Amino acid sequence: NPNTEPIRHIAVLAFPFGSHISPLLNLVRRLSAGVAINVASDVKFSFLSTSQSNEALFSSKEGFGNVRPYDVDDGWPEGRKLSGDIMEPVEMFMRATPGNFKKALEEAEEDRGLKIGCLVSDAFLWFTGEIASERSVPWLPLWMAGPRSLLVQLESEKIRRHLGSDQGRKCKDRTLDFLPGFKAIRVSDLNDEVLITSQDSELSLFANMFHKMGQNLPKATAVLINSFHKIDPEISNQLKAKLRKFLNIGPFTLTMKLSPKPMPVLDENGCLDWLSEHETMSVAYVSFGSVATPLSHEIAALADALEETRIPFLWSFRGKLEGVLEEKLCNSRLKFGKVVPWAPQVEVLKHSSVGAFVTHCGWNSVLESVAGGVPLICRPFWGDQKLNMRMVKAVWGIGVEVEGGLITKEGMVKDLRRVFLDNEGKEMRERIGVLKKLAHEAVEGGGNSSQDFNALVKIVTKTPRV
Ligand code: U2F
Repeated sequence: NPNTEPIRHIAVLAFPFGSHISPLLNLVRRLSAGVAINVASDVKFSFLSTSQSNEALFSSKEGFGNVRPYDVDDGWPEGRKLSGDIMEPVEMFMRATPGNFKKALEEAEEDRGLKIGCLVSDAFLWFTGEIASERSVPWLPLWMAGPRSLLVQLESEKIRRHLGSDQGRKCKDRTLDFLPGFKAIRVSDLNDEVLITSQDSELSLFANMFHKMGQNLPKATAVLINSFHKIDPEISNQLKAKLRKFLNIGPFTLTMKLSPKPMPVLDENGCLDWLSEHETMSVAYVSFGSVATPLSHEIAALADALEETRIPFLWSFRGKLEGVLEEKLCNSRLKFGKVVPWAPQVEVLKHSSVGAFVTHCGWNSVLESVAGGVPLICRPFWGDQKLNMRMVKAVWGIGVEVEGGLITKEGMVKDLRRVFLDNEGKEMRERIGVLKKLAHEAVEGGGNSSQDFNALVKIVTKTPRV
């Protein structure tokens, strides 16, 4: 009977898109290194992802201890060409689930000669809960975004009920004051999937995924999050009440340094040296994360605003710089800026020369900015980004929203001046300094996040009872 044996083999199921993979792998490395207690060190970890992502992640072959990759089918039909639609690979992959994961789980068990005793997964992969219950083992989903967006998914039926008709859901400025702690949040801050009812139409892939997730996460043994309790304590308490266990184990960028073998910082483009040539809090760092891309006229407007204010900038720019954009961003007038295809963002945001972060408000970026104490200029796109923006602007008071939701030269000039020159910017810096201190305290011995991590280690090392 597997339930009387201690857990010795843990499978980790990844959602291999956007920035979902690294936090999961970071968590597993930390767990497998048995940072908190030694017993975790003889537990084997099998990391299940697509061959493409496994090849990229495990290329260095070192520092992974007893974590071994296993490939799952990406669902991509042989010979089919990419259409350019970024959602297509996600759809193909999700259609192949859960069969592709079930097959890889069996392969991992056979290869390691050990039955799997626990499933850790990306929270998007809600069906992992069903696999865990078929096998009578614990399920530990990791939610990759913030606590508030998690609560929104869990409360989505209540939100739809309160907003009522289609018209109700279209009142974008209406606040969600019927939910405790949501007075500052508006309908327009919610991800679209929350507002869709199953009658609206056939549910889209993401809407279906979010709905199922909302129904299944309360059944999980514990839900893990890359966050810390004091960043949003009221919401964290509500999540503790709704879920069987809710463990704040972040910010990961701060806990990773606790790992015995931290990953080296790669700075192929010399960003950190370049930053060191600049004055304290003088540089704007620009990045829109791993998926979102502003419209080209917005990119041009941002370049013009930087030129007008003559604020030195470091811009992590995905994709190809061509034509007018190349001219704008790389010409001699703008030589006070540096454009790179990738920057070591965590280190950049910790650098004393950085004074503001122009961002899409992805959760990792927000948390990394908090950990670095850098105010944000927000241009959110979709998903949880608008909710994160509202928190930054209206709840924490640590940043501004670009006027009208789109970047314009005039708007950005104002925003840059507010953050770099005005007293308002100074106040934002003070408030984010307080959050930064709380984040650092959370991961220290005795801090909330380190206690929750110890609780997690206990779950994965004890005899399962589900
Ligand atoms: C999706 O967000 P993204 O992946 O687009 O954005 P982030 O959550 O902000 O994560 C980007 C990560 O990539 C890193 C950066 C972050 O850890 O440090 N990075 C870097 O190291 N160097 C660069 O030059 C550029 C980025 C989604 F779109 C969001 O809505 C979600 O909040 C998010 C988390 O679920 O996933």
